[in-house]
Amino acid sequence: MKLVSVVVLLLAPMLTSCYPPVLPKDCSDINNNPDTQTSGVYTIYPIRSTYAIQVYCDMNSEGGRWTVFQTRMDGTVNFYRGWDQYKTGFGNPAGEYWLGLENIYQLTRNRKSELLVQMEDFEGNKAFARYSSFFIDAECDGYKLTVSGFFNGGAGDSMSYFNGMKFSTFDRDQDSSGGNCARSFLGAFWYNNCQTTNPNGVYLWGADSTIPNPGVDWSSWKGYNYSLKIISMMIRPLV
Ligand SMILES: [Ca+2]
Repeated sequence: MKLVSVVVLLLAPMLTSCYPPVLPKDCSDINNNPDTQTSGVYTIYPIRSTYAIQVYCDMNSEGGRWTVFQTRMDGTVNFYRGWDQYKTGFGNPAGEYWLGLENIYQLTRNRKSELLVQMEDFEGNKAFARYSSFFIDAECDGYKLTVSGFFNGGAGDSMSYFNGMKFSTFDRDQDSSGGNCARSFLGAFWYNNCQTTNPNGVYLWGADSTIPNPGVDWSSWKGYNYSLKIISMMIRPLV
């Protein structure tokens, strides 16, 4: 009996460490820990424990717990890229980046999510738009967008126009235009015919009408010819 007790005691630390760690699927899981409620870059595991990705978590805006999937802020990253790049993602989570359509699909497929789009102009004015429902379908369905439930944070609604549209890049035209919206507006998005916002367009540092509308616009706030200083798109599961 004594020997058994000693063996159990020796094994105890190993037994307790056998419990798998609780890995965050997204930023809302990270925020369950009160020690980590600061905005910044975190590692999440949206699909399984062996699939880790780095994202920017916004823990402050509108209640926090947001997983950011797109950010423009200084024009340092080229967003005019093809399908494969938009599928897997690119850029730097600490700065400008696109998380990737496959990751966005995985994040929204099993968790009902809402969307927050925050923006700022070059005069320091801020606005946002919020949508109570946001998800995209799988690649075989063109990463088709479903977005609804607009709430106005001063920016107006420039997103509902894309509801039901597939994603388009310059090398994969799935828009409803006779032309190629990604080529016309030098971006990539769920283009319809063609856009009311162009978050992945060309970073133009404010008002610029020399070329028709390729900038980072949100038309219901600043019009088509104003390219925003900051735009950031983020999701959060509904609780
Ligand atoms: Ca087309």
